Amino acid sequence: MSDNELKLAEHRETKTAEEVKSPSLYKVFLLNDDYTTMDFVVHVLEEIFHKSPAEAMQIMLHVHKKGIGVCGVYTRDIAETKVTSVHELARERGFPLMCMMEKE
Ligand code: TYC
Repeated sequence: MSDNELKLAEHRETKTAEEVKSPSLYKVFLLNDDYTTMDFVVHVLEEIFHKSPAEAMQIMLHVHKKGIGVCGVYTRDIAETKVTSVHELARERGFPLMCMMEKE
């Protein structure tokens, strides 16, 4: 069903399964690398994922040690925008930082 059909369907009394379902959620991950600075990753977590300084530091260290970590869970459009924003900001600053999303 298209976005337009879903909007029209809001005015109907009887909803189909799709109309009452909550949207799918996506986990957004940061990946470790050897070149991006820890300060920049903390900055990304604060600015793009709205984490507190302490939480941003915890997530960054988790990714640094384990190789990957979750930054947040969002609907598809928001998750896609976060991934793009991370890549744009990282490339602007010359870092190879990688971000990805996966359906929950
Ligand atoms: N491993 C990087 C370093 O030692 C830091 C880093 C952490 C990079 C998390 C990416 O997603 C990342 N400078």
